Amino acid sequence: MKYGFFDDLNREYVITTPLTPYPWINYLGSQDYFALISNTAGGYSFYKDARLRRITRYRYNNVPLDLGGGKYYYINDDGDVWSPSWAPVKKDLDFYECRHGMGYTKITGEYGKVKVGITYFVPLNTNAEIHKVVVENKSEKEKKIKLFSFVEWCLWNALDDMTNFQRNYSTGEVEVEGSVIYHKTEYKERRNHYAFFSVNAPVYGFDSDRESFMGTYNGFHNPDAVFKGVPTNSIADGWHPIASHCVEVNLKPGESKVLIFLLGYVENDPEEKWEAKNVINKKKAKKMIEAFSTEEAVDKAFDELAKYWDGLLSKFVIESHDEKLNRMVNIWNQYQCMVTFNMSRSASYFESGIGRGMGFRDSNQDILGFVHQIPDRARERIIDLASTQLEDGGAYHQYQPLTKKGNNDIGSNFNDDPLWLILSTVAYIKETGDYSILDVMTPFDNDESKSTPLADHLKRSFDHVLNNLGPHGLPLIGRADWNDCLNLNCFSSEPGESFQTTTNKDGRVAESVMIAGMFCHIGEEYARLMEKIGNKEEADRAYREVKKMREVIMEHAWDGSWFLRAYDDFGRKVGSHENEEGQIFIESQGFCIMGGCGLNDGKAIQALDAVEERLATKYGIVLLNPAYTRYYIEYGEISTYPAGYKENAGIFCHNNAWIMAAEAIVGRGDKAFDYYTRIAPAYVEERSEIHRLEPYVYSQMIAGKDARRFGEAKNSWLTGTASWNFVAITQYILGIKPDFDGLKIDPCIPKAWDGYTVIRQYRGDTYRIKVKNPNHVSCGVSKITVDNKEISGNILPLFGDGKLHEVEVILG
Ligand code: BGC
Ligand code: IFM
Repeated sequence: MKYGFFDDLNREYVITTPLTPYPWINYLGSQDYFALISNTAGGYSFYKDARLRRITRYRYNNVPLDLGGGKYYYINDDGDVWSPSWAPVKKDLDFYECRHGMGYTKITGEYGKVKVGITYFVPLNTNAEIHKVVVENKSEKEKKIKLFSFVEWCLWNALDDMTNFQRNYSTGEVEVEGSVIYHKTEYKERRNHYAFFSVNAPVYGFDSDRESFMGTYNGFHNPDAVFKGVPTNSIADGWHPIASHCVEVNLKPGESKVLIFLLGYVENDPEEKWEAKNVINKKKAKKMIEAFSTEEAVDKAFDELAKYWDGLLSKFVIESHDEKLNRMVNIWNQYQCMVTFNMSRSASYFESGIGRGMGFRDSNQDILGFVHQIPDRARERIIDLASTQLEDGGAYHQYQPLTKKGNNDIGSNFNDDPLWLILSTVAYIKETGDYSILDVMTPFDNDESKSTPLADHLKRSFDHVLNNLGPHGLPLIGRADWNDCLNLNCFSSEPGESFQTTTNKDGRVAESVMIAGMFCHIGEEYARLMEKIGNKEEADRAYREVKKMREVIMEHAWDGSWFLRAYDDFGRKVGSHENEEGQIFIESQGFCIMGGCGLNDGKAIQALDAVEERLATKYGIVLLNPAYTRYYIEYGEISTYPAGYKENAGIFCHNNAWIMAAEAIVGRGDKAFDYYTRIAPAYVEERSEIHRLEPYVYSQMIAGKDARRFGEAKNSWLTGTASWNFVAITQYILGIKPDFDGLKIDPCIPKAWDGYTVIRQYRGDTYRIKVKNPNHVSCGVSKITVDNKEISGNILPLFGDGKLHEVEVILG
């Protein structure tokens, strides 16, 4: 069942009912100012950091769902009250539509022959969001409408805001000047920032105190001021500052009017502190308000945003027979990659914006998905990430985006972390050819006095694995590897005895086969990079170590039909047929094969067959099987989840991509693409009532076959699934793979396909790559011509002339 449809021409998902199975959201903002907005106008805004600079309030866990705060509008049409976004009033509308597009959301509601359309977006390079409101009288009579806006301010620190009431209820301060309501709580303190909400029309009245606006015991759905049609002109003094304008809109039959609301954030320089005693300096706000005071200016900003997205999405464009594939690759997967780049794992409807900052592992992986869109920002991000690395090559697991400093609470002993930095840097260089990034002097632990070139950071990442090997010669897992919940380090002498903690101490001997596989894959890339920059000695050493690791894997980590997952702290196998539960895990199958293990002796195929037999389901591939049905203290958090959820045998969409890649590596294009379609949102759209989350973006997890709610997704948007699935489809399946010396063409597709065309902008040139499959094979390139000349090998030449080059690829 569907709750809307894709409008590919406009790059929108159009939701046609407010009653989606869960709030379906979108993101606004592309640089520093961001907002989340649901299909019924729920959500919140923040500047750079969803924890420390929260601009508006949102209550997670609210009842009813998604009535926790938003950017609400109310219409009072002669006593009849409704909201164009359905919520919060929830009056049945005559027409409702929400269009989530690239960096904007348009919600339209119609009731009683009044139509209101609201376009929410953040103009480029602006710390503010625009709500362009169009009110149209579709009746035969004149209408005298009162339109109310509403936002509720957050007192900046989102955690403090929902806990420190004894203080907060006495701190709220606002100023109101004409049609602008300023929120200046804490402006006096060290934080010299404020927010404002304005409208480009005279107001009939306003409110800035929540209780005055609403009534003490009312909710968002029935505020007194709106129902009475009379704002109270309240000035907040502590308690709950809000901003609500009341504007009279008088419309003749058929007439429509446009109002521009601007919700903005300002940071003043210290010398600009005050306008007068205790009066904030409003200069910057007024400038912003002036800049967006007309419809023309707003439409121009909207066009600029659309052009920005045209640019970002023009780097990789596929034309194929499969419209779902086209819309995933050309629009939604790339869009989600940008959002994950901006947000890391901080703010979604499943991440409160408080719990986590930027993840070292996560943000490095995100780079794989967006580096082709804005390589400069990837470069900046790589250096930020590397600057939190520690001298021994380890890395803080997370850092706070506002300060860019490593977060000490979580520590640094996730032993996969360092390797991801190599992978992101290599991806950046392969995309851009910019080796100079390796020379950037980069601090350790943000201490400038301890800076070395980025190349040295990569070496330390590589060596961090080698310096932390366990009894079998496999990498020590530390607190966990990619699988945060596989916590194998415990502190008893015997299995099953009492443990102090399983999660936050350094590892003893537990070893990870996944890190071993990663080391083979990423270590080989490191070796190739060293070769490219002429550091032969380091390249030889790296190749040697990778070869050795492959041997160790085949000797100690092959379980007979698949790769083991780990050795626990007692040296016992994890992910083995010898185990009672958790006999096979997905991660080590994917990464050992990507790392080149078992390719020549049939073992890779054997492992993938085991994945198909034991892990694959119609909704995707589960993480492990059989699911853990009890708590194993020696495995940690993984066994705390009920069977079929999250890391305990859920379908973790992130790692499904590694299996697609592995299937492509062994040449099985049909299976690779089949796995792709099982989880790619556009293919899932038809079963939205089961899947429940947005059908235009990936979710982190879909409940696995052992779960009661098999097929139900959770944790949409912020997941490495976005970047890895983009890598899997574009590089491994469609086979357009950036390499050090140019684009490598190496498709592995379903045999039935006749071909497809990809337009790829790369290092300043544009390639139109027509892949033809006359013999209906999956892989193997028999001939490539570039501008009608046959080339040898499968790396497209670099021209550097900024022109379009026609490429024909014949498979067979
Ligand atoms: C979740 C994991 C997540 C981790 C983050 C765990 O509770 O289950 O999925 O990666 O927290 O630290
Ligand atoms: O790898 C992690 C990721 O860093 C956060 N989400 C869950 C994944 C698997 O545990």
